[in-house]
Amino acid sequence: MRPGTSIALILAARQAIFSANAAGYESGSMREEIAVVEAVYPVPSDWAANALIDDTRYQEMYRRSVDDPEGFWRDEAMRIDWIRPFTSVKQTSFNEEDFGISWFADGTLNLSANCLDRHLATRGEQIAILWEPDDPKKPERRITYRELHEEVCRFANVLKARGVRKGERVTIYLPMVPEAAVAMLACARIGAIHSIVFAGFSPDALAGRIRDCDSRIVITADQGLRGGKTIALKACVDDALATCPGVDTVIVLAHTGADVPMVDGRDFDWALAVAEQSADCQPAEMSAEDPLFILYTSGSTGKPKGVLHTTGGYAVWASMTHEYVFDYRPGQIYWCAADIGWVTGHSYVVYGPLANGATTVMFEGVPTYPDASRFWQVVDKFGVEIFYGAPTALRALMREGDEWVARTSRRSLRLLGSVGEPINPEAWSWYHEVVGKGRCPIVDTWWQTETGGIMISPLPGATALKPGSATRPFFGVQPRLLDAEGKVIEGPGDGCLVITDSWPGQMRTVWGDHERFFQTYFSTFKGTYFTGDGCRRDEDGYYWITGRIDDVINVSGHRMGTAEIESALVAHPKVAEAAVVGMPHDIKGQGIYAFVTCNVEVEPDEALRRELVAWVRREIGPVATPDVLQFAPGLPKTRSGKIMRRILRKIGENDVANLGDTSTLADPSVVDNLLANRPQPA
Ligand code: 6R9
Repeated sequence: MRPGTSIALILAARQAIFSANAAGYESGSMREEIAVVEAVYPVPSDWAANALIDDTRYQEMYRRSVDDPEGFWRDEAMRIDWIRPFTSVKQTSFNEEDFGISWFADGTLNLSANCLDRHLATRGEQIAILWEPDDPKKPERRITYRELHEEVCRFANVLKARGVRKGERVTIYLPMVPEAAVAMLACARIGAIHSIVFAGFSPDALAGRIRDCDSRIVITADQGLRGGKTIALKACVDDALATCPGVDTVIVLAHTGADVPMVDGRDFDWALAVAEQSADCQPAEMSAEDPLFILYTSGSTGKPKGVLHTTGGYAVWASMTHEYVFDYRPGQIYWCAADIGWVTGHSYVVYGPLANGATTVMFEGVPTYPDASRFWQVVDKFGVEIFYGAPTALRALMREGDEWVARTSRRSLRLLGSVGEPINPEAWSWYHEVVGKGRCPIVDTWWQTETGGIMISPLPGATALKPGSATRPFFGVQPRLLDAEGKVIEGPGDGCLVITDSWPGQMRTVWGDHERFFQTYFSTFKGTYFTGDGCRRDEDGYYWITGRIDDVINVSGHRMGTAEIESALVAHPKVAEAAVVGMPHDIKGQGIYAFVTCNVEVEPDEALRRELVAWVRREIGPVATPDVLQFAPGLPKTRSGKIMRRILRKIGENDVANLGDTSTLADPSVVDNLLANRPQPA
């Protein structure tokens, strides 16, 4: 069954909402108004026939991964070259008494050797990194595995020459340039722990992260370049270091060639430093459980957490998920549009693809510069076969109109991916129909910084798709839904998403605060890993992430995912993006406050405001009627594109004196605009 119109998709979305809330409804009347239509996209026959994993194989492998984890992981771990083979596979417990997580513990390996050295004999001359600059008029860079290996060895020797040792933390504050991957792999080569800070974070945020992990060395560039604008990275580092007395070395890549002040004895030019070093550097023998990297999660509450990942399990997980979820075959051109400052960039721009011998595209720019065709022009230029992006970017492009997509061919595309937030059925169908011309399956991948790699996702040759659902668990992932009291929900239902057993890519601790690790993830529901996400499981066992638990609001006793109301708003033809938060309400307990960004050509007015309120009422039901609907030219977003609901909630609560830390916002002026234009409740 393949729906011909987007109406079917909207109905599917409403069906999702109603199933999610069905338990909460006393009367079935609203439910009956909605046609029960669920869009299902079967696996295309060529995919079922040719993919690495078809449905039968998925079922077999999934069952074994759960029934015989030792045997399953012993076999799967063979995708990695071990220096000393492991004998022990899995020692894990989520219980307080014997809490601990370790995988392949007595094995040794080096991840940089797995990403580079082992490919030299078979694909040394193949392109490893295809780099596309911000400015399309500037030349791209094509770096072969052999060249990348040489660069990494030289830079690893630079680090050694600066006294960097195994286990030491190295902070990387670089734009999307190949040298960022070089710096990561060089750390992995000598056993240093990298901590990448997104090169858009403020000096304060950078300083906090440098101090938290006691980093003595920072790697940066003179400037970054995004959407034609320069970002003064070296100046930010100089600012940050005013409060980081422990830093004695800064390595500066001349990227734009801007004239930046260098501190004698502390600052070193990347190119000069590299030129002095040999291209020979033996990879260090690392234990599977030696730390590989720290990545701070963007703090929605409190102090950012330094999520720590180790070497062996992460390597297996990143490589395996990349291969199976993207049906990856060596040599294919693959593009993950995430920044290396986020976990998606770690696992799916660098480690997963390179471990699998991929040609990985790295893009310095933004989707809308010089114009809204940019992504698809890059797809055509390089013949990208697999494209992995974020819903927020898709919605931004969708808002600009289809003609920007239509002027490119996109013939090379065979698979599309989505990550970072729930993809609303409207955006899903635009991605599928307009970008992929209805030819390409979409893998909607749910996972977290903490999980190291993809956890719930379709496999393109195995899983029928439902727009908006991340579908089924990956191998070894055992999801469970719990109600607020911790009672297990069997079959279809809606609850808190937990994972009951460990998987190799799981984070091992919060840097410097193991107690916080346990408290944050394992104390809410005893004996399980708590994801912080709400989730619905449907009759087919498909998982629908409904958003963070704290984004769930309760209106007149009805539990509603704010994402669901947003999805209804975004389904309106004049709406580009929407964010919904709860607000205190005398009668209902919580009311609904909706922030709405319209398409560029739309002039929002009072008539449209009323129309949208009525629309939501009609789409979902009277219970979902927004109490306040504010037009917003822009929404407050982190630099990774996530809407900062914490700020919107404060506005909704009329607690604007306590907006909290706004330093991680991509554009702080957005908040001023929202504050200046708050409407009064109807
Ligand atoms: C990889 C990444 C994790 C949170 C996660 C969830 C949301 C990510 C999603 C998704 C619905 C998806 N999330 N992917 N929600 N569908 N396909 O984004 O990591 O930055 O740590 O964010 O993002 O809420 O808990 P991270």
